[in-house]
Amino acid sequence: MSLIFYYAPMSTATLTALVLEELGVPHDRKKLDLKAGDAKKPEYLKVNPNAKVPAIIHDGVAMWESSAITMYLGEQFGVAKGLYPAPGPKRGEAMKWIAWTNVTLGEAVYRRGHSGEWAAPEAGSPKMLEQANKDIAELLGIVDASLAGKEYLLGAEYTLADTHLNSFCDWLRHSQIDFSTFANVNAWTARCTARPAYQRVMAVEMGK
Ligand SMILES: N[C@@H](CCC(=O)N[C@@H](CS)C(=O)NCC(=O)O)C(=O)O
Repeated sequence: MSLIFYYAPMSTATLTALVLEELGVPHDRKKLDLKAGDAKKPEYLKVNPNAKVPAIIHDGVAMWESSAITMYLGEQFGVAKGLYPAPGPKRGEAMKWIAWTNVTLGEAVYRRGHSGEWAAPEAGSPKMLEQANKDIAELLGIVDASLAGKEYLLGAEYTLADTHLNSFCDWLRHSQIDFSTFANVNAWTARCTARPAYQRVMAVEMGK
C-alpha cells in the first residue's frame, strides 16, 4: 500500500492531517510552501490541477477535495477502526455532514471572505458581509440543534464526520466568527479537541 499526502500547515489540508492521524494510516508526507507557489508548479499540477492542498495519491491514484478525501479514507481505513460507518444509512449521515461542511457552510464562509476580509480595499460589500454572517449563524444553528442531547454528530460515537466539521470550525473561529451562542457546538468542540490525535496534529501544525 502506498499513500502520499500533500499538505501545507494550517490550511484546508489540516482536515486531512487530522483524519490520517485518527486513522493511524502510514503515509509519506509532502509539504508544500503555498507562499512560494509550490502548488502551482507543474509537478504538483499533475497531482492536483486545481493547485490546492490537500491531495493524496493512494496506490497510484490522485485524489483532491478534502471532503472526498475524508470520505474515501473513512471508507478504506475507518470502518475497521470504528471511525466511519459501514455502508448504510449511518454512512449516509456521515457523508451528509462532510459534504455539507464544504458545500453549504463553505459557500457562506467563502462569500463572507470575499465580501469582507479578502476583498480588495474599497471592494468589500457591507451588505453581502452582513448577509453572509447571518447565513453562517443560521448554519451553525443547524449544527447546534443537531448536537442537542448527543455527544457527536452521529450519536454516541466519534466519527470522521466530527473530525472534518470540527476542523472546519477551527478555521471559522480563527476568522472571528462568533460561536458564543452555540453551546452544543462549543461542548462538542471541547470533546473533539481533547482527543490525543487532535492534540498531536495541532502541536505539529502550529509549530509548523
Ligand atoms: N475545496 C478545496 C479547497 C482547498 C483550498 O482552498 N486549499 C487552499 C489552502 S486552504 C490552497 O491550497 N490554496 C492554494 C494556494 O494558496 O496557493 C478542498 O476542500 O480541498
